[in-house]
Amino acid sequence: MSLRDALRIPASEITDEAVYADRRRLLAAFAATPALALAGCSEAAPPPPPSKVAITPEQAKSGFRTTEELTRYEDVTSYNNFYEFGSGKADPSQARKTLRTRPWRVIVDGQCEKPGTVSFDDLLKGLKPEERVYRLRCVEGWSMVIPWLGVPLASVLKRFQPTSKAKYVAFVTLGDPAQMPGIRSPILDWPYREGLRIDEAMNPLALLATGLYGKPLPQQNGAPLRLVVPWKYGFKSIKSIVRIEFVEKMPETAWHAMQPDEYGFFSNVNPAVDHPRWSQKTERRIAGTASKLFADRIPTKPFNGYGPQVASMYAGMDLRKWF
Ligand SMILES: Nc1nc2c(c(=O)[nH]1)N[C@H]1C(S)=C(S)[C@@H](COP(=O)(O)O)O[C@H]1N2
Ligand SMILES: [Mo]
Repeated sequence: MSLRDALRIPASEITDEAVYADRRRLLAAFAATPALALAGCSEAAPPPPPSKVAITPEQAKSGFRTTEELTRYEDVTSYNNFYEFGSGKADPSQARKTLRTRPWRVIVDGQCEKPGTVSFDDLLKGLKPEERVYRLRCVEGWSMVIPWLGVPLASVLKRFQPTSKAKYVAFVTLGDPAQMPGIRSPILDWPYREGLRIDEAMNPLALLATGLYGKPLPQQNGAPLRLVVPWKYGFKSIKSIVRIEFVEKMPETAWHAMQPDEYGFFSNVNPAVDHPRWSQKTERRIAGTASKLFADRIPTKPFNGYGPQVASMYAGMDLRKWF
């Protein structure tokens, strides 16, 4: 089965039964409400409205699903950071039509036994997309809860057989000014670049996302595939990836290159280390049902609440120095 086919699998087969039953109930309520049905009518199939998802104790331990209220699909897809389309939050969803996501190729090279240039379908062949409900904490101080669809980054990386010299993984976004109007402004040194240490990349929480809310990724969220690293500030979750390179040295990243004293390589969410220009102690959650976009401020958690799953990777490191 190709990934394209896999993505057509209804949420019923990807999501646990109990969760789906809950979604279905909410979906029925959604359809029965004329105002809401109208609000969703620009999309072929309206996604389910915000809901709390049921999780098993194992899922809670893995960090794979949070039970917090989901951010509305409308907000996840209209309040975006994707500077290749402009720096306004509404720019990516307005400009997105120019991004062609098929055909899509990804170069995977560097310190590995099996480098290659592979199509989107081949990159993900045989891997079953999983649903992960993660918090996303932007360095700007807002956060969302998003039901992603994707595959563990580790399962994709392992196919290329990284060598013992692969200490880091570098990622690059498409950098085509014809498709991405924002690239004409020198906000960043394009193309957008990011990186992870190899153990971070292999952590089970690191996801290569291909969808959200049970549907393929919209362009503004980084179609056709983007990284999701939920314990780090949102800018680490690089969108529309065209190259993955195994490297020996810590790679340069777009935001670090721009402002090295403000954006470190690790960028783990850390309320104890403020951004030089603002506090990181709290955040404004973009919650589902509130009539206003932002809910009241809530405390930000170390590693965005994923400490039990990731803190051991940083044992003995001074997190003020390695911010
Ligand atoms: N290529 C690229 N990736 C990017 C960005 C960007 O501007 N360009 N913005 C980052 C930032 S700052 C955040 S908070 C998240 C936002 O993801 P979302 O729009 O899907 O919520 O994407 C990240 N990935
Ligand atoms: Mo961000």
